[in-house]
Amino acid sequence: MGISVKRDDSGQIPVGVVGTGGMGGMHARILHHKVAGARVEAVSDVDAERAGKIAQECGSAAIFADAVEMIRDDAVEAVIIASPAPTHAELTLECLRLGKPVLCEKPLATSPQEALGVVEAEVERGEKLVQVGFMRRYDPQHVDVKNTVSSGDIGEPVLFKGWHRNASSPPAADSEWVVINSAIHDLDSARWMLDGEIEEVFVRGLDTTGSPAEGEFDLQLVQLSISGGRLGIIEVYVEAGYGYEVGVEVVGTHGTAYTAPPTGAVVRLKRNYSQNVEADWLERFETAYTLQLQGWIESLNKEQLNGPDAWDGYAALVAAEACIASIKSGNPEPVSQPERPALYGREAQEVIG
Ligand code: ISE
Repeated sequence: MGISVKRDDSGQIPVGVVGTGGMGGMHARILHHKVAGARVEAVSDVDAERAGKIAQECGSAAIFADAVEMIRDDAVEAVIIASPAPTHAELTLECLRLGKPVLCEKPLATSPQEALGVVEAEVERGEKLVQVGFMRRYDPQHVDVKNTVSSGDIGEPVLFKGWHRNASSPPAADSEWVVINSAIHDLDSARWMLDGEIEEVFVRGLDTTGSPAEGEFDLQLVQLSISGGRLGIIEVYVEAGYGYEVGVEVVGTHGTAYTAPPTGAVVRLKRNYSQNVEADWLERFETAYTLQLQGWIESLNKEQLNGPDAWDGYAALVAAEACIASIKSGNPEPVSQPERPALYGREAQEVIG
């Protein structure tokens, strides 16, 4: 069974966008202004004013207060989910029930058990309809590193290093939030870059702001054991203050490959040397978000998804759950997951770029 989506009279795929906040609004705008072959058919949000603004900007799209109603609407052929994380799994399952392809923002669910429900429903259908928004896999710098690793030029990749800094985090953010919301990207990067599975994690952390609830780690260092006897280390710091930054390095037996953030010009002026640091992920990964949506629509046209899938969303959550267990226990924790179903064979995914 392949993916089958209908197109409108002008040959475009009508897409429904769930959530019109920062992420949903950005996806809708990119789809409307920059992506060929698709258009924003509808948006849904409990905040009518917010939804109205985005709908108007994106070609007078239909507006729904209820996400499920919008997903079920016959005019909607494919769905982007960018509502709060606790809604992701259930809305993705609704898309699966209706056979509608879906690009779901990370995390796919708020627990591995919930994500496994999505994997199982998809396996039962026997076709991949779910892509997860791990947009770093579309970022040109990251893709360059991945392609270099895959070429074998740096030898066998033996160590993954990732650093990830947010200028600040919401007041309600706790250690678990840092893992599920932020570190989840780095856990996915490690799996993707080394083409392996995370087998053990050990998290150490610091509370650098002295937040009211004791023991909230806004700075986390995650040591990883990765299949094939490889290692990884991730730094996530969500109160870094100075700006937003993400970087990766893969160390191989013959050389290393790394991204070189930030991306802007280096300026030498008045006996000084400076470079702008991006404010947040929307700015840093703007190109990646656009390439992600373009790639998704192209893959729908080819009737075969090739981006990060429900298994990737699930595997990252299994590792995330072990990180949370490690924060609580103060010890290394194993990461164990069931056998990868054949539907998610690695060969199904292309390296983009
Ligand atoms: C945010 O929700 C994102 O998904 C960004 O990509 C990530 O870098 C950031 O840490 C998260 O808070």
